[in-house]
This record gives sequence, C-alpha cells and structure tokens, in this order.
Amino acid sequence: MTSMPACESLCVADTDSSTESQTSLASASDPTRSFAQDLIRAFAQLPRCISPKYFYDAQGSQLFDRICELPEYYPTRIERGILREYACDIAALMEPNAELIEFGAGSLQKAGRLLKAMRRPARFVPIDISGDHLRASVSSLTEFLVEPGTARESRPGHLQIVPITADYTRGLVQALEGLPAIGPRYGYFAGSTIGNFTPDEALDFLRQAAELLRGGALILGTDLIKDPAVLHAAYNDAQGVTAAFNRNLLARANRELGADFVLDDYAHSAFYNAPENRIEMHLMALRRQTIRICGRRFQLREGESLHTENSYKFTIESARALAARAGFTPGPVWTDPARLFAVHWLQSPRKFVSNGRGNTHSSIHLA
Ligand code: AVI
Repeated sequence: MTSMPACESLCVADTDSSTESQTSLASASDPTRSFAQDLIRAFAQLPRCISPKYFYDAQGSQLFDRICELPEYYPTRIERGILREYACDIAALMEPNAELIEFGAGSLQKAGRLLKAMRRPARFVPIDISGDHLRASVSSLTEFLVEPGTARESRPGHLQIVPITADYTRGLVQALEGLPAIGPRYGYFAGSTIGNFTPDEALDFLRQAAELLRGGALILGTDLIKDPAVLHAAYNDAQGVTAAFNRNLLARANRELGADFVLDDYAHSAFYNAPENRIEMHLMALRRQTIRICGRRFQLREGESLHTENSYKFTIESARALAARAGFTPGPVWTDPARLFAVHWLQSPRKFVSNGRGNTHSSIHLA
C-alpha cells in the first residue's frame, strides 16, 4: 500500500477527548493499538485505505466463515473440491514425519484433508490473527480428525497440534519464534489470501516462506482471473453477508476504539478493477460525516470512501512466475475443470538464490 500525503484539512485534533482515549489505548493490547494507529493513518491520508487484516476480529472471522458457505462465493467450495480430489497426490510429494504450517487458519477443513492424507504427520501449526477463531477452528479440526476412517497416525495424540495466535504479516520467523522445526516443513496458504496482499507484500511474504520452508514446499491456493460477473456476484452476495463483513471494520472500531461510526451511513461497494486484476472493496459515506477515533476528528464528504480490501486474481502462470521470483521452484498445479481456482506445489530448494527467474513450466491436473 503506498503512503500518500496526510490530508490535514480533514483531520482535526479533538483535545477534549484525546487524553481519555490515549490513556485507554496505552493499556490496550498490541492488536488494538496497531488497529488504532492504522485506522487513524488511513483517515489522515488520501486515498483512505487500510489493511484487510483488520476485518478479522472474532465477529469478522465468523462473518468470513459465513461468506465461505455462500452460494456465490465459489473459492472455498472449489478449493475444498480440489483437495478432496487431490489431497493424496499432494501428500505423496511430502516426506513422512513432517510438519504442516498453515498461515491464516480458516476453518481448518482443507488443512484437515491434507493431514489425513499425509504419512505420519508429526505436527500441525495453524497461525491466525484471531485467537478466539483459532480455538474454535482447532476444536472442529480435532472432531474431523477423530472421524472413523482417519489413520491412527493422523489422529490427535499422535499428531501434535500447536495453534499460534499471531499476525504473520509482521514476519513469519517472528510468528514461529521458539518453535524449532522437528522435521521437514511444509506450508499451506489457502483461500487465495495471497491476493489480499499488494504485489510487493505478496513477493515479500513468499520470500519469507521460501526461506522458512527450505527443503520443503508451500501449497498455495490462488483465485484465477475469470468472467467479471462471477467475481462481482462473489463479493456482492444477495444475503448481504459480505456487506456486513465489510462494515464490521467500522463496528470493530466502535467496539475496540470507542469510535462513533453509524454503520448504516456507509455503503458496501465491491467491483472488479480489470486493469489491476483485482476486486476492490470500499465503504462509501452516504452523507457527510464527522467521525471521532481515539480523540481525533475526521470528516468525510458524501461519496468519499475508505478502501478496505484488494483481492488480486491470478493466472496459473502469473502465480508461478511470482513464486519463482521469490525463490520457489514451481511444481504441479491442481485445478477444477472450469479453472476457477488453482492449488500450486511450490518447492523451496535447500539452497536457493532468489533472482527473479525460475522454472515456470507447469504440469496441471484437473479435478
Ligand atoms: C480471505 N480472502 C481471500 C477473501 C477474498 O476473497 O479476498 C476475503 C473476502 N473478502 C470478501 N469476501 C471474502
């Protein structure tokens, strides 16, 4: 995200309430403090934009789980289908006694498929920014892994499960601090969450992953470029769950930071920006607003918006080229017959030089 000059005319310090707000922020948790800082920064610049990672408090994570079950939101359903079909083929590429690290644990169902297919998985490490959501996901994963038909070696008891609550966007090594590798390491980055990064952030994340997973591999889910009408429907569902997910950012600011957003005064706007290959989500002011966040006042004119998310879409080749630039050797790709979504095997060589080139010849399997 590029940082733009602060728009001072729209930012008025409100000294009456700032002392109280700053006092409460001083004792706030790290995630709340960084949310406050980034939200204030977002409102003090033009265009106003904030990282989508702030969607995911407990309520936002629950809303995201509901999005994943919507008829219009195809990525989760299609990626699950690919894993149902190909988990054994993917797991056959993994060494036995390995650990699987999931970056941004979703509902853990997809990782569960991989764990069931792996040979004697030693440890599963899901990392997520929302602790409440992570705990709930781990307990449903545990139920999934004790279902009849799961090999003894993939059951809890044999398999160590070590959930970590952390913001992995701040650094993968930091997130895994104090947890030395116990065997070959494989990563799983599902759901095309890579698309929520800027291209520079995506490259940086992949470089860190290549380093962390040396000698292992990253299994990467990417949403593919397709008919914009399909994309539009996926981010503008009929039940309004995506709109509620988007507005939850403001609701979270009201809950955690004592901000005074009136949620109905903001419209959910999601559209496909074709030149950039991305869906953009915004919250647009329906009337002139004066908002207070942590003792600072900001104004928005009618029609002005806060840019809350980008969701980049890829071709199979563009995702492989990006991974190769980060130091991975792209391997097989699994996709669905309609080519809506792709799951990539990205090998991280024991030693690698990230030089912007790489083997991008693909071997593609259709689910
Ligand atoms: C988590 N991420 C990959 C989702 C996406 O599709 O970009 C978040 C989302 N935003 C709106 N709907 C889903």
